[in-house]
Amino acid sequence: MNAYLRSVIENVKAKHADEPEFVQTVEEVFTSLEPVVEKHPEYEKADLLSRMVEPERTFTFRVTWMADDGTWHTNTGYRCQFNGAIGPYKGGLRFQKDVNLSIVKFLAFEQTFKNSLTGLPIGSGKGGSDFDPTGKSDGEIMRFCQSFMTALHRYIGPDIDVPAGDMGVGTREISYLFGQYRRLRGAWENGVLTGKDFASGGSLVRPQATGYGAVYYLENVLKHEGEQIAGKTIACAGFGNVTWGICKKATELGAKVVTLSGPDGYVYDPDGVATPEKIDYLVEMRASGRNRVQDYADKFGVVFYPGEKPWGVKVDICMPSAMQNDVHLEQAKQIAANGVKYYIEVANMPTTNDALAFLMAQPGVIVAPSKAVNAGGVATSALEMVQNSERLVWTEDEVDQRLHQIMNNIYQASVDAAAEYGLGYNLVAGANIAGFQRVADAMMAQGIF
Ligand code: 2IT
Repeated sequence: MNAYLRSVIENVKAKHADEPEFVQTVEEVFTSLEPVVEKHPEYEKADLLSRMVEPERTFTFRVTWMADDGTWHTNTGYRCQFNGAIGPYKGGLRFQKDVNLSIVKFLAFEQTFKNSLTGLPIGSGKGGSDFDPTGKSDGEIMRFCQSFMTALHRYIGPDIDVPAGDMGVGTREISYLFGQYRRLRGAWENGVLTGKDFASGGSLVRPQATGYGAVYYLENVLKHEGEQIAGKTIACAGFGNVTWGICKKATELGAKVVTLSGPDGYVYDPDGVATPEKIDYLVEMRASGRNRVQDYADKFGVVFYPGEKPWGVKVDICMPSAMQNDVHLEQAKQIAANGVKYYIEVANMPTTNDALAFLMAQPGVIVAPSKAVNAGGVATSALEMVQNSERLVWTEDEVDQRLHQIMNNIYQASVDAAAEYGLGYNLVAGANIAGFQRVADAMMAQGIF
């Protein structure tokens, strides 16, 4: 490996040994950049790569809130403003019990390349809290969000940092956060958050955007292979907002999502999550706060596999859409043995690095990386920012057409970047290179700091 690249990766490993997810993502992305670093010796002179792994700013804050029974609880809030070279920091907030600095930093680092790939002017950030929303009442959620924003509001703004949702943070939470921001700021600045409810300035299609975008990207991959989505079976994980969007669009296009998963196990529905009743039930399950996928099996009479993951099921397409490191080497081998041709990552970093390398080395398997596949979510967030700053509202069709075009562009930019560096049809390296290039150009142009 290129000596400069190797030394930066080794430094990150040594310095951040206590942040395994962050180290993992730096290694994955930077390994793809070898031909780029070889071709651009000026990056080493400016020590560009060391700057790219150091967030511009990261902070934690105290979030204290009162439970319904009158007891007080304190959680840690996080925000990592990773890279602002091409736009205001932009990225989601994750509320989940195991959120920590390593997870926030890996997500913010990935967001740098993802946001760049959209072609829109958005820098990168990520945040959240180790608050566990499971089983919390609406009042508890509201008070937590108000306390969280009371601590965060001074450090964000429509031109500074624009948070959004992620796991555990949906429209309800974003709107509570926005209500508190507005009260504290004393101004109508709805461009400060994206994923708001429609009446508060949220964009149409934002709730569906990540799932729809993933399917639009998948269609590009299938077209490249001379295949069609209609008639295909898809294994998904999770049952949240992203999986819901995939089920809706896949069904519309004649494909079938046959698995869902949760922390409790997975369900296999051979008829597909393919009726309005089933698809709507995902929203209900998520809103219940129970965080159990078994409820789907109980309601629709399908089989529930407790404590297992869906990656042993024979399907045409795997779309891991739950969380990081869901697919390990063992599952990757199972996926390859099942003859799955399309491995389309959707969740952020759903595959361990060894499993990803294994799948990419299988001649019959096409791998697409999450930072490209799930970028429709943040891209539509950027479209929400445009509507907010222009004080206008686009129709569903207008937003959807833009989203579709952006996903086609992301796919093509990835294909072109890999080809330019002689890597063939490599969607993983192509996304890393294309995403890197734009941020690198801006950082080089803005001088060393
Ligand atoms: O991972 C992601 O890209 C998100 N959670 C969405 C971020 C956003 O700003 O919409």
